[in-house]
Amino acid sequence: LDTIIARKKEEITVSKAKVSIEQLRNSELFARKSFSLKESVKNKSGIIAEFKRKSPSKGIINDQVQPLDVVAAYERFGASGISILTDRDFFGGDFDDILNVRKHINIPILRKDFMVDEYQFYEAKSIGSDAVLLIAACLSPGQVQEFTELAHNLDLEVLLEIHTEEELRHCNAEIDLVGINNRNLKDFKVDLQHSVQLKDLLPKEVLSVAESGIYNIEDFKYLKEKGFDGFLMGEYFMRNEDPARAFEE
Ligand code: IGP
Repeated sequence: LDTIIARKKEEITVSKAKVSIEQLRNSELFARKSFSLKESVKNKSGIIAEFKRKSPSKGIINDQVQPLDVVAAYERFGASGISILTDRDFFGGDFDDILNVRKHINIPILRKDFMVDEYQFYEAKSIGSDAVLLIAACLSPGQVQEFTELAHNLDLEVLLEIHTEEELRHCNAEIDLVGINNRNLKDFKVDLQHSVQLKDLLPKEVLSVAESGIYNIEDFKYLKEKGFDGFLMGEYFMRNEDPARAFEE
């Protein structure tokens, strides 16, 4: 995680030198009204389906499919939202993956990246994201608060990801959704019980999302029974030669 964050900071320095916040503000999509991920998670399947080519823990997952084919199918089969990785070095993502699909789909897009600088929120908005992920393990509670305000000012919702009980103190009243990651980002171990055990400790009024390691319908049903509102699923769909087929099941 430390390596990813260090690399991310370098990347941001380069981007800032190329494109200013002012220029991002003037981009075509900046003024667009966002879709609400919160509402969509409440009112549809709750599934936030992810487009992910590769990951540090799994290597290449699927680099053959086109983002638009995949996300259009996710939408067709009733996903509440789409999560798209924009980190290039570790996840093989690209800003264009969001930009190019934006005008073709009408459900919220979560920009999945490691957010450590204000600049990235303007970037997220300029490419057509509706929500951003904040990872508690990368931020102080104060930064989460600050970034949440900034996100809301830019008409972006916030999914706060936590992994430990300790990170509950990163929650604040403005957060839109809280995700509990079943995968430990430090050693990549995955355990569904992880989210189930932490769930009871979440503030009751917040929407809860179980993240990672949901690899079959039974896992999904189990977590739904346990009261989760949302389900962030990537590999299960992406591993399939036809991610849409997996969703249809
Ligand atoms: C999806 P999975 O096990 O279904 O592919 O997991 C998603 O939860 C995972 O990609 C993820 C992630 C993250 C990736 C959760 N939090 C933070 C990068 C950064």
